[in-house]
This record gives sequence, C-alpha cells and structure tokens, in this order.
Amino acid sequence: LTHSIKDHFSIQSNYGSEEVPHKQPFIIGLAGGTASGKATVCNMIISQLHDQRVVLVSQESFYHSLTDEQLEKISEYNFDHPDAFNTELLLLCMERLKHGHAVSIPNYDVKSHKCIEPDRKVNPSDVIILEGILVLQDQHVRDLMNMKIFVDTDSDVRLARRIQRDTVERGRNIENVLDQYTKFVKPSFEEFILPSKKHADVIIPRGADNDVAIDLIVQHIRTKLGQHDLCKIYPNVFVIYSTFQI
Ligand code: UZR
Repeated sequence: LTHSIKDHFSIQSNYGSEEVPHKQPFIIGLAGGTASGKATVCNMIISQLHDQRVVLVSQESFYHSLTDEQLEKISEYNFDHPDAFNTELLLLCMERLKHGHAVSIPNYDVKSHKCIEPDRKVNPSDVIILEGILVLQDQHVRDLMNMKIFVDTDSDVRLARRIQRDTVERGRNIENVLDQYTKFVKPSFEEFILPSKKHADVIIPRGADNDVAIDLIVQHIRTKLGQHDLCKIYPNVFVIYSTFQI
C-alpha cells in the first residue's frame, strides 16, 4: 500500500482489522456521460428510499491531485480518462464499506484540481450509491456492485448543460469549455463511457425526467433490501423455520 492509501485507513474502524459482523450493503453503480443527470437521479433515489440508510460516493472524490507542472498545462490534462482517477484507492474504500467499516474519502476540489483537507468520513450503510462518469468502466469496480445503472441522455442536451454549468457555476469561458469538450470530453465519452453502457443492468433514457424508471429502480432496491434483511439478520431463524416446514 502506498503511504497515502494507508493514511486513508487510519481512522476507520473501532474493530481493528477483524471482520465486523454486519449485513452487506446493497451497492449501486451509476454511470453516464458528463451532465447526463447522474447527481439528480441519485438524489431522487435517495429521497425515495427515505427510510433506509443510504450513502452517496462520487468517483470525482478519487481524482488524482494535479501537480504544479500539470496545473501549468491544464488545457492538456484529460480529466475524462480512466487514468485521471485513483481507482486503487476507490476500490479499497468501497471494499471497506462493503465489509462494514467506516472510511475516509478524499475531498477533491474541482476549482483547484487538488484534494483538500479535511477528508470526508463515510459510515457503512444499507445502500451505497457510487456515481461517476467511469464507474462501470473498470471490471474490479463493477464486481463490487449489486446493481449497475447507466443514465442515457442525448449528447446535445448534455453539452448544453455542461456549457451552462461550467460558465455559470465554475466561471469558465465558453471557448475553453468547447475546446475541452472537443479535445477530451467527447472522445473519452466515445472510447470509455459509452462502451461501459453494455455492462449496465438498467439504462435510464432521458435521465432524471424518467420518473417511471426511477420508481422501478427504487422498488427493486426495496425488494432486495427486504431479502437481505431477512437472510442476513436472522440466518438461524431462517434455518429453523425451513426445517420446521419440512
Ligand atoms: P460530471 N472535471 C473538471 O472540469 N475539473 C476537474 O478538476 C475534474 C473534472 C470535469 C471533467 C469531466 N472534465 O468531464 C466532468 N473536464 O468533470 C465529469 N474537462 O463530471 O459527470 O459531473 O460532468
């Protein structure tokens, strides 16, 4: 383990390195191109699951901090490439959460392109949603998921939203936004993000406008959590009950 990865696991668990008895969380991966409405879909799922403990983890938190040298040539840096993320750390954090440990997640700042203090402490939960442009791209990350969702919004709608977001919220100028889009965002979407759609269990057309898809997803999660709860909390009761039936 690298030093920085060790640091992230220094304040996690009251249980040391032992396995904590727990029911495993239901892990959802939610991907889609830039400005496809991923965050809105996540928030709709979370608000409809109001009686469950849900935690949202963003792939964005795992961006590598840029060095001064990279910052000087920022227009040449590809934030849409899988190598821009510390996927090793993401995997470790997700594994720990899956096994019932709290984790400390980096706090990436999109303005300075660096991780800033303090980290974010995330507690284990019933449902974990991992969202980000490339969360369905890496097989090891996919293997952690119980449900994989792809938010499929037309490219022109996404570009319009991206221009709006970057100019209004992030104070960038339109030429830079369009340059970056043509140079990196669109090619990476075609090379890495779009092909990851084939791994999805559910594809949501029109993103957050699609109430029916979101209702169905929430119903499925509830069903799965019900099964989880009965089997994991009362495994012995289940055995006794089935024996009694026979
Ligand atoms: P979403 N991004 C930045 O603009 N700055 C950063 O420091 C890190 C990421 C952008 C990134 C990508 N690309 O397209 C987008 N650029 O965030 C993904 N350029 O985030 O899914 O919220 O659009």
